Amino acid sequence: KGANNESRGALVVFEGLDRSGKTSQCGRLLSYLEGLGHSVELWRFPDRSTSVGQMISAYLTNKSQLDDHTIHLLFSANRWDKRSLMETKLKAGTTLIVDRYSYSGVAFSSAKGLDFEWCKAPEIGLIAPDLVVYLDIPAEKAAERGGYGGERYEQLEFQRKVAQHYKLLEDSSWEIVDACQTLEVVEKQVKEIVLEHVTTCQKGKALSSLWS
Ligand code: 2DT
Repeated sequence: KGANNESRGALVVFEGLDRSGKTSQCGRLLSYLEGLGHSVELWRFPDRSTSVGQMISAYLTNKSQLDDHTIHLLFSANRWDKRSLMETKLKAGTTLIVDRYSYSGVAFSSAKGLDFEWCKAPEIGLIAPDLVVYLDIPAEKAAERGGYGGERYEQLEFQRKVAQHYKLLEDSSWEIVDACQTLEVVEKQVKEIVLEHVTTCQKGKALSSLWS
């Protein structure tokens, strides 16, 4: 076995607009993989538990105001804070299901008008996901589901722009799932896609980095 042939966990990222069903699907997938006997953890970004995460949370709940560039870099720093732990877990064989990642970072900030390439730059060198599950839903449909909280960004017009910027980030690691389907149908499709990638990583697949 070569160095790049070690069994490891998979990095599975969920992306999509607010109310696209990410959190529900992540929870169901976690139970499913645990049930199959896999070592698996559910993570989310922003991770509001860290000190950087608390600054982000204050911003999202409108308790603080920050320059658009500053908050962008804080979201990125929040991921860098977790990079080495992420690598350790993956190499130890744990699959990580991650609710939002760098794609949210770029889509939301560039939707505000920040330069697209500038937004990508601080993400370079983070671990590249083995799979990005994009839960695809029109902003209007997501808004109809209700439950937009009062947080910054939870507005129809802005979500429309975010969707346009997400589209620019699609690459070969992406699987687009129609999130207008019932929770159960989406769940079934997600399980099949993810299992395939978990198996590939178990057989040995080198880790790679964003954005190359
Ligand atoms: P949740 O509602 O999922 O907690 O997300 N966001 C998220 C960014 O603007 N940049 C990022 O890098 C990330 C991870 C998306 C909170 C909001 O934060 C946005 C919604």
